Amino acid sequence: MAELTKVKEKAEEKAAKLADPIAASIDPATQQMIARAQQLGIDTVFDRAEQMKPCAIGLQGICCKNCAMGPCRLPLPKGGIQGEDTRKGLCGATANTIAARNFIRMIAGGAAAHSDHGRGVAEVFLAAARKETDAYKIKDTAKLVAVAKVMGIATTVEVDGATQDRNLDEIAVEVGELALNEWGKASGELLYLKRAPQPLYDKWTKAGVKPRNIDREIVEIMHRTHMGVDQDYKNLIKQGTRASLADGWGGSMLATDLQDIMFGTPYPLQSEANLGIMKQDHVNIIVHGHEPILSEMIVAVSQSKEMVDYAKTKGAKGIQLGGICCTANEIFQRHGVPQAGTFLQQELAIITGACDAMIVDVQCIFQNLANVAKCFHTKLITTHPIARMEQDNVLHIEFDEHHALEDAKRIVKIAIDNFQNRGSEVMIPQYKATAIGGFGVESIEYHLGGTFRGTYYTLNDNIINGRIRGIAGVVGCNNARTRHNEAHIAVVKELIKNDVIVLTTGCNGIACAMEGLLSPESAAVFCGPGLKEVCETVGIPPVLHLGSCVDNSRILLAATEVVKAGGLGKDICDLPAAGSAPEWMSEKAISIGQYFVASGVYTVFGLHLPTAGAPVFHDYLSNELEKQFGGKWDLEADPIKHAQLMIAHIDKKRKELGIDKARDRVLMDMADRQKLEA
Ligand code: BF8
Repeated sequence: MAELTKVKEKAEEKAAKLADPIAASIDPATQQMIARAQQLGIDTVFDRAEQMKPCAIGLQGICCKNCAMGPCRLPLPKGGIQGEDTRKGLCGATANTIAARNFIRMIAGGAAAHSDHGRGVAEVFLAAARKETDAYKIKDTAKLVAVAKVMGIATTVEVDGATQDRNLDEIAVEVGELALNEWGKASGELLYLKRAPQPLYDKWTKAGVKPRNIDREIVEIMHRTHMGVDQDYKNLIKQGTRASLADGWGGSMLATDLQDIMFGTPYPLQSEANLGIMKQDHVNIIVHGHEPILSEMIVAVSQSKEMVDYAKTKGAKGIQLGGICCTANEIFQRHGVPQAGTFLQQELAIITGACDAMIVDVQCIFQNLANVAKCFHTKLITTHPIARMEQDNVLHIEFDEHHALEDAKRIVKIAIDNFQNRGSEVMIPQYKATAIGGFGVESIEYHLGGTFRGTYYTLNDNIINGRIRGIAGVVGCNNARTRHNEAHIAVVKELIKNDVIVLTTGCNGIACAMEGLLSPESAAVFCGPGLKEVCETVGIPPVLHLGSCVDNSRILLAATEVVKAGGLGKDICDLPAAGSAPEWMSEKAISIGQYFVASGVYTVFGLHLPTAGAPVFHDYLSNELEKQFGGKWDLEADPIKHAQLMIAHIDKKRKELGIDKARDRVLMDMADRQKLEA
């Protein structure tokens, strides 16, 4: 009897530590699948977040484990710092030094992830340009020529006194070689820095933060943060800025450009989002991770007649592809492949019982996927040499650009063969939303611009006349420490309600898609009158999906185009614009945040920042960087206040530009106008 009570007590104790599905997510599909997992006795990230609390000292950025005398932990004294801050580690490192070291190591991690992705793309690009692979081709020749011009590569030749277009293959090889050189060139500075508005470029020059090459800035962070090297938080963050710029205006921007040239520049297209895109009677393949080098081939192969016919011989009606994380964004924006879910839904896709294969490459992939896959028939396939899993149920099929199509065929065939092994425990939540994606610098120009009056004229005009109050870039991850998608959606809705147009990437983009905010119809429901009018006139959603996290470079370039179009100042920091990552999680988010700030953007993060334990350093990020670059960090966990901070900044900039009155006029109704006229 006593034993039974003990077992019961243990069971209750265990049950108490499971996540409450409603409290864990605002999304009904996610809630349903968390409950389903619990019913099946499978733990998910939501449960683990209940069972393990974060370390309070690490959370504040004040634990140094960079040498074996530590880890040294420097908690804030109860009641805060009164007088001099005397905290120090064994070597004497202050809280500022430790927090700054940790912070820029996060930047190094984030910049490395984005940039190594970019390097992989550049290598494949060069192989394609040299015709060493049949699988990858130069698809968008207009963008090839545009990028070549930016890089200073000749696109025409003089023949017998006449100017002729240069051979595109030759241009492609030069673009590939020059691009690849950006990772390790011995002298000079990154080529793309010159794409920024001149005043911003001048600020970088003055501050001494122009990246020399991509790899060097990341390596230098690791050196400077080694025990006993850089011990001045201002100097440390200076290097953090340099590495982050090497990400945003380097590795990420190159990744975006070269991917667009190889796979096509996105233009608006329609698709669907959420776990409900999976189909009971189809082979379901989920592609998860980041690099389109893999996913492009999986898309091509799984849409081929050969594979669809093969699936039919196995009793399936067809093949349903879906994406998770930024791979979802990549194949959504170029092919309209539906998005199965965000970062926090990756385990849930397998728990449907209908996932015949999950194919992963790099970044944001839970190791627990292998444990979840073990409970079902799902084949979990790793494909990248740098990202393998220790669990023995994981298949590793290395993807190589020289035989990419064969690799992709082998993988898709494994998924199809696995269709017949499905168990009876299938439950696909019936929730999905329609979404329009595929926006970018070029398509914004097409939809909101006017070639006869300058590229971004219409957008600028609508900002100046006040219909559009400003521009927000809302990006970034989910984080199991907060309710899934709640802050993402609340921030975005508050912004569009106040006539701020939103540019989204990453998991925020998927969250908005799941919520129906990427549909033009949502303008009538959620937007303020000015933005609603613009969206309905032009036929666009109020939230423009610009792609994956490397595609945050599209936001930098879109902002630059707005500056160039005129009437809104001379630099990005003059624009009525702000950035946000409401539910950030990864080191990549910190790198993005830093290059947004160093590009002049007021950037608000949700949750917390790992700098709270070093108030002086935190203040430097929040206030001093603005004097150098015009952008600054801010932190607000409450989503409505978070959005209101962004709106207040936008209004401040409108005032500085002298266009605040225009908006007041737009907001007057007819009766007000008539009164004025009378
Ligand atoms: O690079 S938003 S959770 S998927 S890190 Fe990861 Fe964050 Fe999603 Fe894409 Ni970006």
